[in-house]
Amino acid sequence: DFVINLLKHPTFLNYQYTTKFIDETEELFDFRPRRDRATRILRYIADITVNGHPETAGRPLPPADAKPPKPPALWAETPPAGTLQLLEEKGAKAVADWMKAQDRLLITDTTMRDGHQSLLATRMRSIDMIKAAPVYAANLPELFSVECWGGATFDVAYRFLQECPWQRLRDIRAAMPNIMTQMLLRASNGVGYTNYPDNVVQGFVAQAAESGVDVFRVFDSLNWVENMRVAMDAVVESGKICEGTICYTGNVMDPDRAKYDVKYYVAMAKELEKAGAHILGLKDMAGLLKPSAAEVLIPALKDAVDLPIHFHTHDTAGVACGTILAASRAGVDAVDCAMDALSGNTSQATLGTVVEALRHTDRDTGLDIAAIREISDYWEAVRTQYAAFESGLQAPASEVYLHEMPGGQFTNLKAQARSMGLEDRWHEVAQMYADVNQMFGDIVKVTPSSKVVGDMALMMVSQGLTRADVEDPKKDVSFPDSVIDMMRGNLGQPPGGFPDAIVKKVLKGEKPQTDRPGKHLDPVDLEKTRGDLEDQLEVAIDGEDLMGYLMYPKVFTDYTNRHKDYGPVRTLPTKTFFYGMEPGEEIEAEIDPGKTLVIQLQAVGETTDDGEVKVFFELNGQPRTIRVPNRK
Ligand code: BTN
Ligand code: 3PY
Ligand code: ZN
Repeated sequence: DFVINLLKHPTFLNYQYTTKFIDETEELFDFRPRRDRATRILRYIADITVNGHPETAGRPLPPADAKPPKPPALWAETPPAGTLQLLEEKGAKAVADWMKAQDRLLITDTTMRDGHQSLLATRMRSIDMIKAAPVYAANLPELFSVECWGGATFDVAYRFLQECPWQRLRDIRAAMPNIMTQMLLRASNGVGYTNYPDNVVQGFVAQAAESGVDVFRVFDSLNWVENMRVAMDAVVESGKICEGTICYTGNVMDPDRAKYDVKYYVAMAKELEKAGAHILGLKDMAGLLKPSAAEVLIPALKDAVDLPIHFHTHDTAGVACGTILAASRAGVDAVDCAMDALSGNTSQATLGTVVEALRHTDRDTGLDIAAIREISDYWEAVRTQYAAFESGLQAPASEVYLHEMPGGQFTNLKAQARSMGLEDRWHEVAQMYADVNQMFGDIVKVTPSSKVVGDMALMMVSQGLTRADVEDPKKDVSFPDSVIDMMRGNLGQPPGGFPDAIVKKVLKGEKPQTDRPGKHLDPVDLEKTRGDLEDQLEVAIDGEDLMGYLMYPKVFTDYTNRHKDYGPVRTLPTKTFFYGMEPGEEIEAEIDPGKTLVIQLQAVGETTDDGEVKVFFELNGQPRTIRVPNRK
């Protein structure tokens, strides 16, 4: 072992050693078995083949005759210039001016972020996106942007998909060098569920800009502009596009919801313009903006600010295309849609339908409908592989106007309710969610504030508590941690603050913080954190890893430790990743550009007395046997 360590050491191979090399090079004496990447991937496949994947157990299977997704042919050898070239040559302000000068309605494709976040529990794997990216670049270069990063995709990648979200971003960027990428950033909450210290937010934005994000949609979960400035300033500083965003709630047409009226949104738009936004985002995360309301709100915002407006909505109630067409007539500059196969219901409006609806009008999008159909066919085949993560939602529903849950939360909360045995009582949960919102003072509900309302509603339904019970000062109630945290002021302040009585009840008299949470968080010593983490995990930690760790310490360290056991499993086909292999099946995994493993599963042996199973493979034509514990 010593000789192998010596002969393979880079310093030795480069002839850069001196006579002290052996004495000074500790790792030469580290004889622990180091498995190569191919062996680690075989171990993963063997384990999943024998034991199954914990996330797909007991869930619906993809149809047996499902074909592997095949990306459509490229229509151009080199991708035509797109919005990214405009940004790189002329800068963020020029992109905003260009948007305002367009007659056509500009389109963002959300399939790779909100589409699967809202329909497939965020489980789409990078490999399925990276294969689509060159097709977008070649066949749909007129897109305004491709939303493919941020929101819930960041932690789901590490936590459930055993892959690095940063690598996904770099790979998509490399494969799609002409269309701007777009991410969803929860302002001071980064891509997490709580406020982070200012220097972590700044470091995260700088790293995301460097790794490939072009448009940052920045929002605050309570619509508090004060709490958005650190993130917005960091985006402007990076030279990328800052889409300062209003979250839409309530109903501007309803005099009984006067808290969120046109005046409120106009005032917020002006604040965001002053805060340095290049684009004004209007984020209707629950799909509450009705066509009639769009006709009133969009012109009011256009009058109030000199920024292009980018509208995002969800089809939960089934009216998203209608609202987009109304917004388009009212002069909105850009809108979000998802490719047909991943659109509708809690996802975005149907991209091809919006394109067709506007064809031969003054707002014709200029996108090629045949290209859209081909890419959508690809996504349809991709979606089939994620059958385990379908929500089973049968139809759109106007109930969203009662509960106001964001599209990304709806199916999640339903699954949570199911796991608590409250499946039959879903409509009670929906009503309770609305009651909790009123009890908290009618707040914006979007990650993370939506999670707090959801936690409280589930707790109340499962414990049989009513709003009156919770508000009764004489009744002892034990509140979820997330509720205590929000009432302490740790997510910031909603317009008008939280109602005094509920704050008092939740905090039992403790005084809440009412200024910006980041003001009270000490900066993190980034270099020390990096060094400590390298010592703890015994791997090199780069800037991307460090930000992953700072957002989600445990999720990141678990991911890294699993990576040591299983290697680059992100390169496996999705079916293999979730279901393992069948005897006789052959797959390929490209673990480095140009370095492809050809893996054939020969047979799965019997379980031995010590509880292990031998799994027989051929790897690039060579026989390999892997032993894994039978945990079934
Ligand atoms: C996860 O932990 O959910 C995602 C990564 C895969 C974990 C592997 S799957 C094979 C083995 N069995 C388990 O229960 N966990 C590991
Ligand atoms: C997220 O923050 O992940 C959202 O999608 C909010 O709508
Ligand atoms: Zn959304």
